[in-house]
Parts: sequence; C-alpha cells; structure tokens
Amino acid sequence: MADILLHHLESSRSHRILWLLEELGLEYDIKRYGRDKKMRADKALRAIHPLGKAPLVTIGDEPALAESAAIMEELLDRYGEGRLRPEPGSDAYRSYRYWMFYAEGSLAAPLLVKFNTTQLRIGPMPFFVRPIAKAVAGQIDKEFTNGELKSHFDFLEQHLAKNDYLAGDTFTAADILMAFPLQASVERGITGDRPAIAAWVAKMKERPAFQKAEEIGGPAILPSR
Ligand SMILES: N[C@@H](CCC(=O)N[C@@H](CS)C(=O)NCC(=O)O)C(=O)O
Repeated sequence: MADILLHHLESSRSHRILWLLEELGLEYDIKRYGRDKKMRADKALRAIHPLGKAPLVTIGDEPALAESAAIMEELLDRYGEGRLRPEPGSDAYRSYRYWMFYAEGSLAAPLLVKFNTTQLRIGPMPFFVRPIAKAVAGQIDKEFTNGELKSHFDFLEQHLAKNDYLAGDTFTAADILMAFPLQASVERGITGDRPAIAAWVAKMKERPAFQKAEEIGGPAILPSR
C-alpha cells in the first residue's frame, strides 16, 4: 500500500492530481467515486472532507488535503525534488505562482457561470418554462459571462502566443492546473477562434503522463459538461 491515496472523482479536477503523480513517477493508490445525474459528487467524499469536493488526497494517516492547487504544491514540496516548478525568486517563479492562483481564483468563476447558464438553457424542464429559462440565461451571459470570458480568453491567447508554457519556456505544474479549464473551454467551443490556446491544449494532451492519467482515471473532461 502506497502512502499517497487519491480520492478520484470521474471527469473532474482530480485528473490534475493523477497527471501530476504520473509526471513525478510517484507510487500512489486511487479510490474512485462517481457522480449522480446532476453531476454532483458521490456523498461518500464528505466523509473525507466536509465540502465533499474532488480532488482530495490523504498521505498516511494525516488529515485530508483539499484544493487542487494546494494539493499540488504539497506534493511538490514533499516529493518534487525541484521538478515542475521554476527556481524560487525568478521571474518564471512569480509567473508560475500567478497562474497557480489564477486558475481557481479568477478563471473558474466565469466558467462556472457559463456552465450553469448552458445547463439552464438545455437542462430538463417543462416546455413552457424553457423560453423563460433561456431568456434569463441569455441575460446573465450578456451582462456578465460573455464579457468576462472574452477578457480572460484574449489575455490567455496573447500570453500563450508569446510563451510555450504558462510560466515561460518550461512545462510546470501551472500548466497541469490550467489544462482542466482550458481543455474544457476549447472542447465545448467557448474559446472561439484562439489558435494559441487550442495549440497549447493539444500540446498538454500529447504528454505521456496526461494520457496515462486518462487511462487510469478516465477522460478528464466529459463532452456534455
Ligand atoms: N477549487 C476547488 C474546486 C473543487 C470542485 O469544485 N470540484 C468539483 C469537481 S471538478 C466537484 O467535486 N464537484 C462535485 C460537487 O460539487 O458535488 C479545487 O480546485 O479543488
């Protein structure tokens, strides 16, 4: 039995942790959890952490680690041996740290709103409610989501047109963290015509450790989500 146990929720942010563990070549165990029809996580995750969200990691009998970026930093502190993070104090490190906060702190919120407005348009409901649901979703997207996402995707497109990887010319854990929202955005067609983002996502998916993580844990992103 390995020290590291990943509580893995299908097609979720826990793909990030699987991918990181594979990049580092670490020994780990995996416990799998599914989702219900509304995409909510198996309630059993609440026994591991009160929020019941994935990913969660336990190391030995220590309290569970939550928040994907925090889990990744902890794994890199303990087992990284300097890999997948730039030299502390360098410009690349400052850039790395920015993206490690940006993924969940800035980009995730408008994407979640977009996911919810999409569900509001297409989800099951009585036929006479649908026009109202569509109008509400349209208004939220018009007033908030579309403009926010345009700013984020323009910013990311410009950055990735000038940099091979998010923190400069070297692949880091920030690329792993950012791949989940950007892969989802590209595959759901919401990044529009932004070739640098699309090329970077394709490059991420070519990495052997990304592919191994999908072999073990299933697809990172479900087309319907
Ligand atoms: N900011 C958290 C987000 C965690 C999160 O929302 N995880 C989703 C999976 S991608 C989840 O568990 N959803 C199921 C649910 O909320 O029931 C992180 O990066 O770990």
